[in-house]
Amino acid sequence: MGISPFSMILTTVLDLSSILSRTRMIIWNVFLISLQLIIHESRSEIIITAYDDFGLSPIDPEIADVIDWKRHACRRTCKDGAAPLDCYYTFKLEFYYAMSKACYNCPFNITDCFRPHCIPADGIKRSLLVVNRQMPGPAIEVCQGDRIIVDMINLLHSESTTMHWHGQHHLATPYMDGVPYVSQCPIPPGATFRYNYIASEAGTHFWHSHIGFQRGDGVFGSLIVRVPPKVNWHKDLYDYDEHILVVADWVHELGLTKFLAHHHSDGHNKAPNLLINGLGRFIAIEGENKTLAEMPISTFVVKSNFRYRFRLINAEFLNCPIEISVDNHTLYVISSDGRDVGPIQAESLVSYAGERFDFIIEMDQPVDNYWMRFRGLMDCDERFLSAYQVALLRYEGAPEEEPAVEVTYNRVQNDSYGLQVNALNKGIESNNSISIPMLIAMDDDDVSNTKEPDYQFYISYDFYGKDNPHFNRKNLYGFHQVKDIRQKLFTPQLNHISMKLPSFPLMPERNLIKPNQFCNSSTVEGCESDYCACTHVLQVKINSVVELILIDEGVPYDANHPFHLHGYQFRVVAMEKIGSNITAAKVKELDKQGLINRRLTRAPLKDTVTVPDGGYTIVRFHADNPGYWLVFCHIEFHAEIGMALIFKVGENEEMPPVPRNFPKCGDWKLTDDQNEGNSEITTNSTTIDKEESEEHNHLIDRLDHLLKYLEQLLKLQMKSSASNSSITLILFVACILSSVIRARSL
Ligand SMILES: [Cu+2]
Repeated sequence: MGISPFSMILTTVLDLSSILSRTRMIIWNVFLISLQLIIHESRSEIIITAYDDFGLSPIDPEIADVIDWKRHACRRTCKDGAAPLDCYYTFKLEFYYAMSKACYNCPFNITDCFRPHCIPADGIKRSLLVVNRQMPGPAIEVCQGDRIIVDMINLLHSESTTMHWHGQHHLATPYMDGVPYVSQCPIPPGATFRYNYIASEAGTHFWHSHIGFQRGDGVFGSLIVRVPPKVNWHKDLYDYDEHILVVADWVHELGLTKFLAHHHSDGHNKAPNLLINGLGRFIAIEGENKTLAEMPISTFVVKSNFRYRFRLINAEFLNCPIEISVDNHTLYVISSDGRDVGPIQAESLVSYAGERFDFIIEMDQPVDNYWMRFRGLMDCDERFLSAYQVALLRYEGAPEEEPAVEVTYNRVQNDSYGLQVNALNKGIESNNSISIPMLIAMDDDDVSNTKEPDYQFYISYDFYGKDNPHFNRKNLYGFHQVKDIRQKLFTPQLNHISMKLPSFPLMPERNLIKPNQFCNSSTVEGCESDYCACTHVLQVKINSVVELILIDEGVPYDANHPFHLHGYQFRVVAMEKIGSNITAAKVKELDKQGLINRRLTRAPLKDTVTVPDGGYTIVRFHADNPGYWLVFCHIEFHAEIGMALIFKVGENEEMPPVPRNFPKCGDWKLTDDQNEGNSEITTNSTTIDKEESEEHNHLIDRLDHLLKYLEQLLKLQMKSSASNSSITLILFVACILSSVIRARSL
């Protein structure tokens, strides 16, 4: 049967229309799948992708204070299995000024407050110190395993500096820890020091100056180390991770000026204000014709019905714990000091200087503006200057205005949202708060909490009424001589010892340490009544488990000290307030009677922890990172007058070698033989010979250290069942080194 032309045309048309409809279907499906992928990506995307390759090679100092550091290529979404990057930063440290001419008509023209180089702070003019003319300084945001390389350029007129990477452990690079006279020499004015280390510790951290009062003057910034989804415990609990809150207590003069007035005269050590990401209000600013304007505050814009991770960093320098709450919202605390904990619902949260907390807020309230409240406790409370601050939580679509709810220092706690986490001067004895040992670590147990400790150190402290020769000179204006209580300076000391740092850095110049250079409570006498200062060092064997029992004797004031340990994270196994007058002996007795309850299973990991006044906090760590590591009160005014001690972990030979030509410093005196008139000429060649031979010996010494270190590394690798090829490589390097040493010793 023949096919009519009409039916042929019809069939073709039908075929065509079916092809077209199928194509449409395919296009539509592809479109839908792409849309789903885009939506999925944007919801699961932790943050951003790099704009370009900016920051993957050294950055010209000329542009360091004019570029947008948020564009850094290392600020990216961390992907499973992706290769780490080398992340470069250039930090120029300068003396500078708040509300400088760079601020033009701020705050009368609010956009002027956000001009480059304008540091608005709280609108009060003052001298300060900043990195790249920003406060906080540039954020370092990387993925775990990246290498962070920071050129620290000291452009101060007369002060030295060092930079500490608070929360990073520097395994194998302890000389990058940034502690003056412990891990390095201070960087002198005019000099550049290149920090170079692996971002090994994930989480919310920060960088800050570790000298004098520079942190309090503005030298701090966030250091965020993100992880790929596979190792992110809490990735399903939030949609966005883009908000960082850096909290600082703020005074209106240089920290040094405040310190001197407090320690030598009747000046106080209280902060009148707080800043959130460098912004805050204090008093309305008066302009021409008596017009008044408010300073800008930090604003966090969020999308309704999404969950946001906030990263809180406490960069404070005085004794000003901060209580954080958000009107009408609950906080879900998920992490502290970079280590995740089981989510805890909280009405509010208290953080102490040096601590970090990550919390999630679900944006489940009507589209509007809400206050985020920051309230200073202790030396910032209503007995003194009632320091407080707010930031704004703005839902997208809300009007650009502030909530009508009044802002004052006082705040009523709303327990229907949960309890307060980390409350001031409370431990596990408290029923109406959640103290740190009650948090549950997401990390598995390890030897630090499963093994009996090899060492137990009791460290008790308080403020003592002693003649500290720095501030109350005996027989002239001694502690008991001066009448005004404001002139009597109480000295905070650990085991009745004030830390006196050497004139050279212990870690890189450990060959200079003299046999009796260190002290501890067993080597000193009479320090309970007299003022004692020496290089307070506690020595432990490598790979041992150390328990620290921190005891606040609780006599004068209700002060509260946050302790920070470098090089490690510890397990917080106990925290309790007992009374207003306790001693190490009493705590030992309680322990003997079994009255101290250590919560060992899944105890939270932290690096900064508070101790209730008249109470104790017990922490444990596995000393597997050889080096000299500081443990101290993170209140600058306390640390700077010696409320610190050092852990020496391992023997000097077990510590990693320092790079060649690492900067040196120390005492120098003209010796008698150098003093003789023409000795320089006559002894010139001998001096050179001597120098050469010293150099030679030094080199052999270093190689020897390196060899021992490699041996150690080899042992560790064998234990951790490393691949054969890496063991072979280490053996090969070790063989070459030992041959070199033999050859050079001949
Ligand atoms: Cu302190």
